[in-house]
Amino acid sequence: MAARVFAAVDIGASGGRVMAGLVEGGSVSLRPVHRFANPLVETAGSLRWDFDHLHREMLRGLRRLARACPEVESIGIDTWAVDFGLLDAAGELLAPPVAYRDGAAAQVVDDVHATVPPEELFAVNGLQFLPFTTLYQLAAQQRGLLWDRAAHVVLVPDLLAYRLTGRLRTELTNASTTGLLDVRTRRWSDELLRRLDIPRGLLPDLETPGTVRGVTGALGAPVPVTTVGSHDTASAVVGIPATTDSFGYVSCGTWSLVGLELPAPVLTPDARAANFTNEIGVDGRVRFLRNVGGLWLLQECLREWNSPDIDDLLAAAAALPPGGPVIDVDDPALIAPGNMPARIAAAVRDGDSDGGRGGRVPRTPAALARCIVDSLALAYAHTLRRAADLTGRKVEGIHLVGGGSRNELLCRLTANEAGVPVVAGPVEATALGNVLVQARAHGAAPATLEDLREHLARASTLRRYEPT
Ligand code: LFR
Repeated sequence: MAARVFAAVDIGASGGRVMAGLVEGGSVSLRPVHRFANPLVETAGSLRWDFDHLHREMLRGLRRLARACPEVESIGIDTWAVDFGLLDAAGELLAPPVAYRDGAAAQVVDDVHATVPPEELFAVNGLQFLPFTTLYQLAAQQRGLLWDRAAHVVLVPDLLAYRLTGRLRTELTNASTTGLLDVRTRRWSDELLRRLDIPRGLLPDLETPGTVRGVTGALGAPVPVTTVGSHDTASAVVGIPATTDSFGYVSCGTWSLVGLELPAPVLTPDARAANFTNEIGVDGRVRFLRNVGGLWLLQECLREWNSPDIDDLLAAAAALPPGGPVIDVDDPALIAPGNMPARIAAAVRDGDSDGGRGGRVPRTPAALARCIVDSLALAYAHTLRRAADLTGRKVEGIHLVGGGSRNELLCRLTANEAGVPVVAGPVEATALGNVLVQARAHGAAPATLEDLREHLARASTLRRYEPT
């Protein structure tokens, strides 16, 4: 039987890729076709994404894929969450999308909370507080020059799908990161939209993963674009090779998304106080998680150090003794780009978050890398313990997926801090989740998430770290 081919476009804050997903019998595999950078650019006084570059590179990758695999059956698109473009009435993008690391949204948080207090926001949208959630970004746009001309607010993966198909929709898992979705009804919240003065007509209708969005002729022969979990984290959670339901997960890329999969949201005051989020997953599952700092901290240091070899650096970090200083990886002061080694050193100097663990300011790249990895592992263990407390669930093992699963030191330290085994991989959980949801929609993969994950567990090479 020949493999069936599905194209995954997966773009994260640190780079994009187009992959051919090959689904055959009980197995799924990926063939990388094209990789490209996704640099932040500063234009018109804001940090932005170069959307035309992303669109061009997506097309380049898809055309290359179609040449190699003319039998490709469908395309699925996922990207990071939260960010959006404004389209005018003619469907033209008014400006490149502002990036969530731009500081403008944080400036209007207090104004928004004066209109709708945070506890009322949480009661409807179930989200953790992040200063860049779409609703704050929209409040910043409402004060800007383009707002009067905006006819559509379109999330980034839906913008790419719009360029391919001409159809405007908002994919549900990503809609759940905007803060404007009612997490119980899973519809746009008319109440929040009214109170925040956002016309409902600006938001395209919702669409669930597994629906065919439209057809593109951009590759020659017409190919359907199938809606997947277009929030990369939603696709990554589909791509967890779990074989039980008592798992916690860490999806580690630019961010670490750390939590549990639940059947229903947890909207208790304790969950809010602990800043947990209830994002919607594929098949209506709830992603009960927190955004914890991620590889961003390391990537920004590497950029500052002119990109030394990461494997050598991590080997030197691993050789350092345990018990060194740790920082609060969720410190909002670490969100913006630039000067990261100095900011981390300052966080060690000023911080009281190390619980008495030294506080010696790390000066060498290896010591800084070790401080970052120690801090991440500690934050993962703490977050999963908290998630278990808040939900009454047991976490018997942790699946660590995404780019961070390559980092053996991180996996080992996480197992030690959490006191449960860590199963590392797949690195490309997001693209796999993207492919599997498409494959299922086109009758090439099983119906339930549990069966899809079994599929994946069989097909993946995973590493297991026992706590010591
Ligand atoms: C991960 C991610 C997170 C989201 C952050 C910003 O790539 O999508 O889930 O909170 O990026 O969009």
